[in-house]
Amino acid sequence: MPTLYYSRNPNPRLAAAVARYLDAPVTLEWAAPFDPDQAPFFLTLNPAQSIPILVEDDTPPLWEADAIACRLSQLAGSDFWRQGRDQPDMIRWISWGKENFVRACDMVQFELGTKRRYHIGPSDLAMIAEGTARFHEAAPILDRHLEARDWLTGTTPSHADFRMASFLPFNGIMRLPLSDYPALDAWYARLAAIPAWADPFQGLNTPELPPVPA
Ligand SMILES: N[C@@H](CCC(=O)N[C@@H](CS)C(=O)NCC(=O)O)C(=O)O
Repeated sequence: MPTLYYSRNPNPRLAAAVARYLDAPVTLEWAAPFDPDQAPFFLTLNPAQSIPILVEDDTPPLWEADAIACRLSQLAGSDFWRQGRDQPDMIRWISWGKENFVRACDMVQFELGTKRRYHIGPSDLAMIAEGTARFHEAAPILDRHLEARDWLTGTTPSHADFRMASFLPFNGIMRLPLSDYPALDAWYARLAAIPAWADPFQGLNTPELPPVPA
């Protein structure tokens, strides 16, 4: 069975949520690739050392959460990774999201979450301000798109929804004002009601992240 290396951090969490949502035939294995004991092994799998990584017997390791979501969808025989006419629309939202909404959330989460959890320097207020400004540029576009629809592409959740939301489980730390954008807020509430999204780690032995100091 393929192995998906994951952690509770945003991109590995995204891959784990996809795997659990699709009930994909993979074994989820918690990892800490930057732990000095584990680093040599993970460097053989991914030159960037980071996770998620999907390891299958007959092909080189696959890294990048979006590529892994595509493969998990194939393994599960699902249209979660859209096919045919809907595929370009899904890819549009993934691509736009990575440059805009997800990027904005990532900037803020990195400064307020990752840096403080892992003691990698003080939070940069200018970066938080820039991330927040980018959030307010991107959120209205999503809000308008979601006014008349439940999901970004088609009538069921796709990877566009999961990717767009990838940093929102960390909004307790980011404190971005999602509720200023009612359709966006309602969309995220729908996603958060999906058990595999709400807790991708249920039943797995997954250590908590280091706490964010007060
Ligand atoms: N662009 C990559 C980013 C991967 C990445 O940054 N992974 C981080 C977490 S978000 C990581 O490996 N952190 C170490 C850990 O979680 O232990 C993707 O989408 O998969």
